[in-house]
Amino acid sequence: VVIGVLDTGFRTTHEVFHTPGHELDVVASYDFVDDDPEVGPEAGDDPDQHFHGTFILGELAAYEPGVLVGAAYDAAYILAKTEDTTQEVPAEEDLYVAGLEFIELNGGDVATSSLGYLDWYQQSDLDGHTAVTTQAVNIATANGLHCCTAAGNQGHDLDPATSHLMAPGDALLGLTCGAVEPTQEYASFTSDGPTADGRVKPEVLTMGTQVKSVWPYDDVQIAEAAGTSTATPMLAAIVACLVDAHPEWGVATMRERVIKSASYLGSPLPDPAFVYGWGIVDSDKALLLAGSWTSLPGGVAGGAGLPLLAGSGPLVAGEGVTLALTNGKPLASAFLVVGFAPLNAAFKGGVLVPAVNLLLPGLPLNGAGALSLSANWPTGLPAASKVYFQMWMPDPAAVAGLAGSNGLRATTP
Ligand SMILES: [Ca+2]
Ligand SMILES: [Ca+2]
Ligand SMILES: [Ca+2]
Repeated sequence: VVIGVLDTGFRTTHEVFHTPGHELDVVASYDFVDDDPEVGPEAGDDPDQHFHGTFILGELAAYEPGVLVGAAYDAAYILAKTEDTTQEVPAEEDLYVAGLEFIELNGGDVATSSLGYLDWYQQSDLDGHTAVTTQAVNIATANGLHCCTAAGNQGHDLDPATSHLMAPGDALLGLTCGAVEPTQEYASFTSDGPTADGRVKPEVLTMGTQVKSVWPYDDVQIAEAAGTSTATPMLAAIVACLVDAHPEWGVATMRERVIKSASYLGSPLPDPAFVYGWGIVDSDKALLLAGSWTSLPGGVAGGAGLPLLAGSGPLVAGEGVTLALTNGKPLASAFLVVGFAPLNAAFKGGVLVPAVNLLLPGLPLNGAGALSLSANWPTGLPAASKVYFQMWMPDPAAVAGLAGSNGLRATTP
């Protein structure tokens, strides 16, 4: 998974980025502020220019167990220096757009920015279509890039008619992040919505105080900071993990599942004051909204060992799933057993895992002993349904002439 970070600059010499065997993986970087390839501090730069971006990168990408491990430490990174800390001018929005295009160009899956633009906009402009960066995020999400951005640190009130967002936090399909304390109470500074056209922003919150990351001025110290800036990378990391688990989720699906995972502590949902949105995001819950695949024991080894059956894809009506068999007998004709309950009966020297509700014979394995079956998950299954799968095939090397895979259980959300 590739995460693009739009920020002020990135000092990448800290030891948490250089654990032997787990170096920071930067696939592309560019300094759009100074129009050069070096995103770290350089002679002549403002001494604080790189501070913000370096802290954010540490939250995501650090990997030094026992010291600091970032929330998406195994991702690869695209670093886009787009924010000039010495001034606040509309041209910085153009740099942001260039950075976002750079992230798309270099294969980013997720973009995250803890940046906001308000000096030349009113809240009435934050209608999802007006700010330059907002339009850019709309285009990027339409192209399939998952975009996370900070709501802002402009504060909030309990009046649903007032808002304190910053662009591009009003983008149509971006995910805008607010901040909570470790106690799950909202952080005093976190910006409320809604957008000028009444949409819920921020959608979700993550922890945005007492957040640990690298101290950006040396290569060993750890620091602590607060802000929706520090909350947003946590959301981006969650989105990246979900992309890793479900690369087939598009922007709309990701949004839906991230939002559904969140739990506003009050009621009704979403927060009628537009501070909490749908609440604190829950990555495990988002993952389970697509159901789960579980490998079960069973089966009988053949000439290539135990055939391996794996499932992938969301167990949601109408969405695509794939069953993949490997390690089978090359060119064998296999049969798939599908059951709505486990049988776990002794069979041909092994275990027949599913009840035999459905039998699909004549499935041809290729010359490598593999087979992939794709279909749309059926409609009409109740919540928390369990479906069991196992594949068997003639194989003279098996103990009773029939090799069988492990069992596989699909549990619908
Ligand atoms: Ca530079
Ligand atoms: Ca600036
Ligand atoms: Ca308000």
